[in-house]
Amino acid sequence: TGNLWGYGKEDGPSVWHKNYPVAQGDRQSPIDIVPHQASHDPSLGPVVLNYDQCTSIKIANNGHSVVVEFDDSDDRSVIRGGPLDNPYRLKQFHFHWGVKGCHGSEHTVAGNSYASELHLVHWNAVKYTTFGEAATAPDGLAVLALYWILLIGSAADFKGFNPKCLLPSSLHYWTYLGSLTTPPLHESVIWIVVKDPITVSEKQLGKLRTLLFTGEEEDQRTRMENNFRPPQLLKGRNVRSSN
Ligand code: SG4
Ligand code: ZN
Repeated sequence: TGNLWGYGKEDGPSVWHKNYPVAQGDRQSPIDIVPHQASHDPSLGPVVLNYDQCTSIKIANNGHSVVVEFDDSDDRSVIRGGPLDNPYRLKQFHFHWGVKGCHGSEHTVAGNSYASELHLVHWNAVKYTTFGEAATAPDGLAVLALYWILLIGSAADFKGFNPKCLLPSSLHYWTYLGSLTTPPLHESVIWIVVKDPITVSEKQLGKLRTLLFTGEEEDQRTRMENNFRPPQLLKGRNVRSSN
């Protein structure tokens, strides 16, 4: 397909370092979170999501995931608080999932995987002028991660879709400094991993599994599934807990 990377045997996470040496860097994501080794940090305030007037634009299969993009030309949809010094603008959300219900999440908790992981990607528009610039800066991005998913209906639903309905009622979280979980694997992400999983039915997950990695015209159609990177080394990083 001309892609430099994927999730298959020959182009999957175990070989990404050949084209992207930072894959073996000091602040890679995801990680395994060991709850009793996370340090409770009383200075961590609550994470506040201001998505009320959010404007989703479109949903797309980008060959690696299904992505819902938002208008990020102003501060109408932002995340603030928690470990963040500035409001970060919502750029897009996407999912990672497996082929069986027991695997699919990127982060694991005490070695356990969830069926799927939802990532809400935000960028620091106070310090940086473009998403691309922020994506290479050490404090450029903030990704809110949620285990499992509640899947949305059809493509028509994506104008004015408010991702707030995807969130659990409690937003206790773990936070640590990491990277994008796909090439180019930039070490630019402040991760905020929500502790409480949200539920999704097998039927809903089945719909994600009907997506294709490849285009309709290509000879070798491959189903889009198992698009997750396994946990990376912690390398002395501190995982903080909000409660
Ligand atoms: C997925 O492949 C998304 O489709 C990408 O979004 C995203 O890239 C990538 O994951 C890495 O993001 O939160 N998992 S992650 O670390 O957000 C970026 C697009 O390509 C840069 C739009
Ligand atoms: Zn992701």
